[in-house]
Amino acid sequence: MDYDTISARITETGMICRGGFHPNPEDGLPASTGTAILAGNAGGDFWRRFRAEFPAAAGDPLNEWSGNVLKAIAASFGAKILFPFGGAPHHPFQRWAQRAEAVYPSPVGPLIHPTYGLWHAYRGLFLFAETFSVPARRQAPSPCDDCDDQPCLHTCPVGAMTEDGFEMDPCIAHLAGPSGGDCMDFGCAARRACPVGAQYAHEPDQARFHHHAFFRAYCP
Ligand code: B12
Ligand code: SF4
Ligand code: SF4
Repeated sequence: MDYDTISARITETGMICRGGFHPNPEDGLPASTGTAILAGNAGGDFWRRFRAEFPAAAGDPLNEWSGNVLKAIAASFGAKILFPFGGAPHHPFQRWAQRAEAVYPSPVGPLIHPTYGLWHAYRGLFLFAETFSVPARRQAPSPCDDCDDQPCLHTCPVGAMTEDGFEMDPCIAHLAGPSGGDCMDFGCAARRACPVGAQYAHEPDQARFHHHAFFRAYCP
C-alpha cells in the first residue's frame, strides 16, 4: 500500500487526500490501525462532480454520495472507513485532521487551512492495518496568528460568531427573517469575510445547497 496510490484514487472522485498519520492510543482508533488517511474536499471540483451525479439533489444526498464513493475505495483497498456524519456520538474529525495536516482552530469554529482558509471539509477517514509512510505534516503557521482585524468575528449581522463560539439561535432566527437571504443565497457572511483562501469559497449553487440544508436541519 502506498500513499500516492490512495491519494490518486481519492482525487479521481473530485475529493482530495488530506494527509495521514500513524495512530497512537490517544487518537481513539482501533489498535489494529497502522495508518489513517484522511479524505476531504475543497474547491469546486468536488461540487461539480456531485452535481453531475445528483443534478437535482434534494434533502442531504451529499453525505450519501461521498460516503458511497469512499466506501467503494476503502473496499478496493481492504481498508475500513469512518465518516464525520451519522449522528452522535460524533467521531473527532477535527482532532484527527490536526494530526494529519496543518490546520488550526479558527475563532469561528471550522479549522483554518493555510491555503483553503475556512472553505474545506472532511469526508472520511480510511483505516489501514498496514503501516506505511505518509507525507510529513506541512510546516505552516495558522493564518489567524497574523490576522489582527479578525473580520470573521465582526461581520455577522446578528453577532452569532463570538469569541466564545458559534451561537446558533440568533443565526437561525436571522436566516428565517427577511434579511437572511444574503446568507441563505451566498453562504455565511462571517465565513466569507475571512480573506484566506477566497478562491476556494463556495459557488452560489453550493452555498445555497449547504445553507438550505443547515437551515432545514436546525430551524425549530
Ligand atoms: C455537531 C457539528 C456541528 C454543530 C455544532 C458545532 C460545534 N462547534 O460544536 C453545528 C450544527 C452548529 C455545526 C455547524 C457547522 N459546521 Co459542523 N460539525 C459538527 C460535527 C458533526 C460534530 C462535531 C463534534 O462535536 N465532534 C465531536 C468532538 C469530540 O470532535 P473533535 O474533533 O474533538 O472536535 C471538537 C474539538 O476538537 C474542538 N477543537 C477543535 N480544535 C481544538 C483545539 C483545542 C486546543 C481544543 C481544546 C479543542 C478543539 O472543536 C471541535 C468541535 O466542538 C462535525 C463532524 C465531526 N464528526 O467532527 C462537523 C464539522 C465540525 N462541521 C463542519 C462545518 C463546515 C460546519 C459549518 C461551517 C457548516 C455547516 N456544515 O453547516 C457550520 C459552522 C458553525 C460554527 N461556526 O461552528 C466541518 C468543519 C470543517 C473544518 N474546516 O473544520 C465538520 C468537521 C464536518 C465536515 N464534514 O468536515 N456543526
Ligand atoms: S478572518 Fe482572520 S481570524 Fe478569522 S478565520 Fe480568517 S484569518 Fe482567522
Ligand atoms: S450564516 Fe449569517 S447569521 Fe449565521 S452566523 Fe453566518 S453571518 Fe451570522
